[in-house]
Amino acid sequence: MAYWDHKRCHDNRLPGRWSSSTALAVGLLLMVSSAWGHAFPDHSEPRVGWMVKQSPAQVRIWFDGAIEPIFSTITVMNGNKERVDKADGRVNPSDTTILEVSLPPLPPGRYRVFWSVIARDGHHTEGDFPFTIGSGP
Ligand SMILES: [Cu+2]
Repeated sequence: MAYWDHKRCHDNRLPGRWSSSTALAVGLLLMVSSAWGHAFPDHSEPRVGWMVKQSPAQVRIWFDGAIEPIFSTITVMNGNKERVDKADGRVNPSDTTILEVSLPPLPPGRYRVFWSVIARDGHHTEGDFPFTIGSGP
C-alpha cells in the first residue's frame, strides 16, 4: 500500500508544510472528504513497480469506488515519454471501479502508467506508477 501514498488529489497532502494544529484540522477535513468519495487505486495489473516477463495485453487499475467514465483517463508511456497504449483507455462498462487500456506488443523496458479519475461525486484524483517488461533485475 505504501506506493499509493504518493497518490495526489486537489487536496494537497503535505503535512510537513503545516503546524501540527493546522495539520490536525486538515487531517480531519481530509478524512471527512475521503468519506465523501475520493477514488483511489486499490491495486493494478501489472502490479505497481513489478517486472513482468511478457508484454501485457492491457493495463488495469482497480479503484476503491466507482469512477466517472467521461472524465477518467489512463495512458502508458515508455522510457522516452512516448505514448505506447492503444488510446482506448476507458472505465470498464461492467465494473465502474476498473480503469483499463490496451497495449500493443511492447519491447522490454520501463513503462509508466498515468491515470486521472473523477469519482462519482466529482472529486478528482490522479497519479502514476511504473512497471517493467523484461527478464533482468
Ligand atoms: Cu478531492
